[in-house]
Amino acid sequence: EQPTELMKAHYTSRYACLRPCPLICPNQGLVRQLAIIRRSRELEGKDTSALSYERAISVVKAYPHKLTASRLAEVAKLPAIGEKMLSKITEYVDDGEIEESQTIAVSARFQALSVFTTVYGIGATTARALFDVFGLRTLSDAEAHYACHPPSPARAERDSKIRARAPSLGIREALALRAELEEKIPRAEVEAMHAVVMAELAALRPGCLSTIVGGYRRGKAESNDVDIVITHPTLRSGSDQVKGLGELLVNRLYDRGLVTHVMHLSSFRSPDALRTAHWDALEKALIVFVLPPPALRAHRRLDLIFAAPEAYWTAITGWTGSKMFERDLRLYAKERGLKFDSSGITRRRDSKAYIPRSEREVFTVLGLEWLEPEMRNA
Ligand code: TTP
Ligand code: MN
Ligand code: MN
Ligand code: MN
Repeated sequence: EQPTELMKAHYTSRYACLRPCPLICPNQGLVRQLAIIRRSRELEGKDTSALSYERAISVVKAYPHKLTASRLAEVAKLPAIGEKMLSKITEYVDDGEIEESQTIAVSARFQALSVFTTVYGIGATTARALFDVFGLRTLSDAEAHYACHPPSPARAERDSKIRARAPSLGIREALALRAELEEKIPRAEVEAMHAVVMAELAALRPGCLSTIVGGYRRGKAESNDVDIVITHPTLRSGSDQVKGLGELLVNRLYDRGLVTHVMHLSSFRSPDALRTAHWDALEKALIVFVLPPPALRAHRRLDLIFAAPEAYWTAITGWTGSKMFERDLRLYAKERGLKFDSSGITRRRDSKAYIPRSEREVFTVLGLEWLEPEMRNA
């Protein structure tokens, strides 16, 4: 694909939310090799280094030309490209590959940690423990291990707090479903899932509005999960139409055989909701979904986000991604004296809340030029 004029005008910007970034860029080979190193840093718990690679990858993805030796001087001046990054990029331009990426990709450790973390609930730290402490190397090793090791008390307690009829997804269940949950979801199936969910929701609460967000909205041909933002447009007491809807909907879907597991169900500002920096105060249901017959009933990950009408457009912007785009959107807002998250935009000095009426208004309030979702693949 040809780089657009928009890309050429903005690729040197410091913030990912200012750089138009297509799904496929002119330097995909380099991106793939750098992504192996980034992933390895993440799996090894070297988060600062992982973030440096993620930032550099994001800058490379927005670069509008095929990288050649004559362009290296310009690349050296781009944000997030320090000496070490430049030497990796130079190596790629000279040799067509990066030695460290090749070494990592074939290493038994990287392969084992990569495969362990494909299981929902196994993060980098657990994966390293399985490898280092228990000496596990393969998925069947992990299956055997978890068959005789119960989940940690902390995890069991967290799971027991989920107020839904559907069972929570423990490691054993996640191992059993791994192959299906690992399959990518084509766009047509994303749309079919969305239609089924909205039909069930209409029976509970007529008149809801929704948008499919996440990678689907950024144009990905195949997604790892489906993300849907839901609201109800009632003018008076609009929040009341949405409050508690997550639990109601999940239980209805479960009773109809459309949901098999729940990994997270939170209420608005619930104290036991996960509240790390990039989570927000919206009600969420993270579940495992199956389409009704006669479809092939593969298990799929489904994230439902429930927003009061005032928060609908910020929720859509906040859940469209990419992760890097969202990270820099928050930084950019902060730099301008604002606080952005999926539940709204506020002015830092006096907590004044802005209520955007469209996604374009979200961009305007934040002082951003409009970017189509397909160009937010930072
Ligand atoms: P994901 O569903 O994890 O990712 P994705 O939809 O971009 O790609 P895919 O599912 O195909 O792998 O997250 C959806 C969006 O939600 C993501 O693009 C940005 C936002 N998000 C955050 O900002 N922080 C988070 O911790 C998570 C999980 C998501
Ligand atoms: Mn530099
Ligand atoms: Mn997604
Ligand atoms: Mn998701």
